[in-house]
Amino acid sequence: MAQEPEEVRVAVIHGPNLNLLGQREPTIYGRRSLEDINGDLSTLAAELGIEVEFCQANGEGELIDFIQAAAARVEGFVINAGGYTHTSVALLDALVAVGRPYVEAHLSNLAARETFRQRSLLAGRAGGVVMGFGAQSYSLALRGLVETLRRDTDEGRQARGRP
Ligand code: CA2
Repeated sequence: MAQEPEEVRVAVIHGPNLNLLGQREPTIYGRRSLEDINGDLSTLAAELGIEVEFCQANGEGELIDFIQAAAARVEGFVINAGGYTHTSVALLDALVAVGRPYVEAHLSNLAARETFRQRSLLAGRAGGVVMGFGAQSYSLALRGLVETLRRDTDEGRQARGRP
């Protein structure tokens, strides 16, 4: 009997202040609101045939609680940790602890910004990092994550001798 393809579910996480998108600093972060970005990602998720859920939180603890809980439901994460990208060992520890692949996304090109933004504590364990494409960074990150998850599933099937 033919096997049903396994359902892929991912979570997109937005860190502190990203709820303000579209309202201030449009030259750096663009004019699209978080709602617009999540809407675009939901459309892309439907095209890719996956399920997606969203989280935005301003607190480090809230983000960590979400990662720990969501790991039971999702295969991977797209994360823009905002300012915590540059400071949070705790967020890195949570992502590594749950053992799900993640792709880091940033609206701006961090390499072209202040020195303190050029270091990411999350990047070293990420499957990939996408930055500098504005809202499109998220869709590119989602595509990259889904391709990685599907490739890993296919390789796993082959290793188990399954079609
Ligand atoms: O470029 C990115 O995506 C960032 O993760 C955005 C963070 C920043 O701390 C990172 O260094 C780079 C900032 C998000 C703040 O978002 C705002 C949105 C509208 C108005 C003001 C801030």
